[in-house]
Amino acid sequence: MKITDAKVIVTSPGRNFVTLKITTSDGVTGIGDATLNGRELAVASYLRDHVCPLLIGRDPARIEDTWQYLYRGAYWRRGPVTMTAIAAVDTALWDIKGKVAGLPVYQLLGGRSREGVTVYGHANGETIPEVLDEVARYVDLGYRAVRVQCGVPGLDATYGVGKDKMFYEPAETSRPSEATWSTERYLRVVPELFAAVRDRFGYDLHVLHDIHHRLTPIEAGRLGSTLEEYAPFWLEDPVPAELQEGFRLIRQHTKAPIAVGEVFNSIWDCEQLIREQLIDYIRATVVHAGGITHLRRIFDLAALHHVRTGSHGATDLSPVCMSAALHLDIAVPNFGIQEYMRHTEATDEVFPHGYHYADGYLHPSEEPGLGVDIDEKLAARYPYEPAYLPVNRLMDGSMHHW
Ligand code: CS2
Ligand code: MG
Repeated sequence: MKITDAKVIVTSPGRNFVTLKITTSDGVTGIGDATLNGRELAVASYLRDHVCPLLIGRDPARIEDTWQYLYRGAYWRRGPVTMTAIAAVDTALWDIKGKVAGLPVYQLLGGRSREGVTVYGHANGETIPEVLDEVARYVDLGYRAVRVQCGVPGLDATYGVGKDKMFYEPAETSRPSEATWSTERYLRVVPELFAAVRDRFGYDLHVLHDIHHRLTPIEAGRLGSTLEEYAPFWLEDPVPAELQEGFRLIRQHTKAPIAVGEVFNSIWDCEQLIREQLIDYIRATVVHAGGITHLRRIFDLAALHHVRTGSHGATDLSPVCMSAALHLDIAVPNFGIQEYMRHTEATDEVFPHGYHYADGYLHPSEEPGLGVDIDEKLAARYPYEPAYLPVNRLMDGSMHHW
């Protein structure tokens, strides 16, 4: 069996997605998510111009060798574009391997370790009462875990609070919007938010919060220690994570669980964080961290150091990524939780898939392979639209972290 075709499909059913489709001489196809929010065409070009031509004629069964060939062969290693491109190839080859074996991919990863994948939903609102109503909606849907994000009084927009309730899409067309940020105002509202959630829903519900890279370590330590009495399931991305040792300062000031890693694209981004147990959950996921092959290595390193998985699962990761992530989630021993931002109906139609939600869990497809496809005819109806993530500035105009 040889790879005879590898093509990149860019489609925008409400938001941009990039998908790689590999076809073999036996007619078996596999797909991989290659979406990088706000920089989609960079990955599409990396694949089309520099990777796909090299795949033709290769043995699709040689997943590890292909991974090493693309990683070492590029010379310029790591980074979100490169690792998202490698991830797409890797995911498509695992899809093919499962189809050839006649097994869902999780059976090739050691089989089930649990009955279902616990997921968390996103409750957001401009005001705390709005957030509480959204939390109630998720509880009624059977969710055991909910992320809570609210507006910051005096700020016109903030991360995590979207126009829509069920679907959160931060990327906007044309040019990046500019938001204003005030750490002081934010640090005042989050404890009020947690107190209100615990007061109304008690302590059985897992409550998560995404700080989204906006604090310094000492500010994160201060917020974490304030929130301890409300038992957060995790505080996510408290600070930008280039300086991994900076998390030592957070650990010195709070026992609140820390989750980091959705922007990571290789094991080297998180090796010190995991080895020193500076985090409790690793958020890396299939599409941006080199695919199933590399993410499994990250998860195994995490398992050695009491760190659990908590993969990213936002709307800008396609159902192809979610399908692949669930095969890992159901199999790895140190699973923690899976983010589940629902996709729109239009997206689900472009990417028919077999995973489904029931009673607070997602269940992977039992189909051979990943259990997801792309409807190319439908995808062609949604041309690419330039879209950028917002940027964030402090009140004095200084650039901050969005
Ligand atoms: C967020 C994402 O889901 C999350 O935890 O951090 O919504 C993130 O902002 C987007 O994926 C960026 O494209
Ligand atoms: Mg996040």
